[in-house]
Amino acid sequence: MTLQPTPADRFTFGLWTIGWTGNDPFGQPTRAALDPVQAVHKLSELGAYGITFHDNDLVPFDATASEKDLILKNFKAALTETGLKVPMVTTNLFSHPVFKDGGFTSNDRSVRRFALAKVLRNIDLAAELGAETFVMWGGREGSEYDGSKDLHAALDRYREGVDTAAAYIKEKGYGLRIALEPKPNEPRGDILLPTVGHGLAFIAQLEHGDIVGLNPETGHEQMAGLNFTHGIAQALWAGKLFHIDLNGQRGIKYDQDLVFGHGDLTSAFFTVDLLENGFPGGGPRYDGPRHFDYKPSRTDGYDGVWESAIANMATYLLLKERALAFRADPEVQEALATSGVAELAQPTLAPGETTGDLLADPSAFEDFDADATAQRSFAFIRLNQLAIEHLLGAR
Ligand code: GLT
Ligand code: MN
Ligand code: MN
Repeated sequence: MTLQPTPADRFTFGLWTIGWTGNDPFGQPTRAALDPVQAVHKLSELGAYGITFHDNDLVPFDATASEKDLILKNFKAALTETGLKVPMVTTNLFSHPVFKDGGFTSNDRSVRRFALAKVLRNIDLAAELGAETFVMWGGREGSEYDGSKDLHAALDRYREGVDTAAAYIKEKGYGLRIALEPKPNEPRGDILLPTVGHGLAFIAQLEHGDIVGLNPETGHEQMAGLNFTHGIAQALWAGKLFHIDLNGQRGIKYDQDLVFGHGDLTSAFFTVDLLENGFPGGGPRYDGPRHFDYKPSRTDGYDGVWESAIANMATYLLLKERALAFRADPEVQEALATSGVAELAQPTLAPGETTGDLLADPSAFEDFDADATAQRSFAFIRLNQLAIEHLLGAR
């Protein structure tokens, strides 16, 4: 097998990931800034498919119109030269101090109007660059103190912001869909839409929810102690997995943004298994970019930055090969059958069966031997050990 990625693998990277200079709440940058044009060339050289960015990763917050034009001209030229795509664009509504209490949900209405205008302008840029997905990570939408935010009004304003952006996309006829990115906390003490589940429930309340889905991130679900594969599975089931942020996280702590697979490797295996092989019984599949949202450790220089970019892609490809081997193994097929994994796809009621029919069926209740049925071993341990042995390359 080859660990050399090609654009057909559809690996994409945020400009803010490889371009992270290593500043954190306790220390200054440990690396010099990365020129976006160089980032495009390097990613293309490494076999990536695309690059994504926040408006201000590319164009500084305070750039003049002519500075913006020049930056975009050079960036577009690099894209044309390399063939690298921009499948996703997002907006920075968190770095500037003006967003300290949020963008769409700041208590200050003038900030909310500025945030919305910033997003609409960036939607124009996203459409111009041919992006399909517009991510919204509301990192500053939240609070430290419950009494500081009218949460009912905050959710109303959040809905107003997202619906206005979605309506704008439709009005302009852009081929864009919005993907909300959940995160439980950091930088705010508590962030609104903290998990995939909250995101799905929020989307159901939108007027233009048909073009709004999710961009779940591995580490963000894991920061909340949740199962990332379950999260993306439910998003897929709901037809809402519009984009994905792959990375690594080790347990419930600050957002580590490690290389994909450098956190919970078993979870990463089942994530790739779901993305590449789909649900065992069929169902919706994810066909978007495999986007890495990680931070190259600040201990490393640019050697480590490019090493980590390669590592994300190589780990994904390794896991893909392992997941394909897992599914193809006859012993695994047998174990899946023993465990009844395929049985779950059969509806519980027979076609046309009513609740009356069920209640009148003695085999379902009166004659059902719960004690005998309880004796069945599902043999899940054997099945999981087979997964581990495939993951470790022992099979
Ligand atoms: C920020 C955050 C990421 C989001 C980015 C999109 S910005 O780095 O930590 O998880 O995906 O706004
Ligand atoms: Mn993160
Ligand atoms: Mn992310």
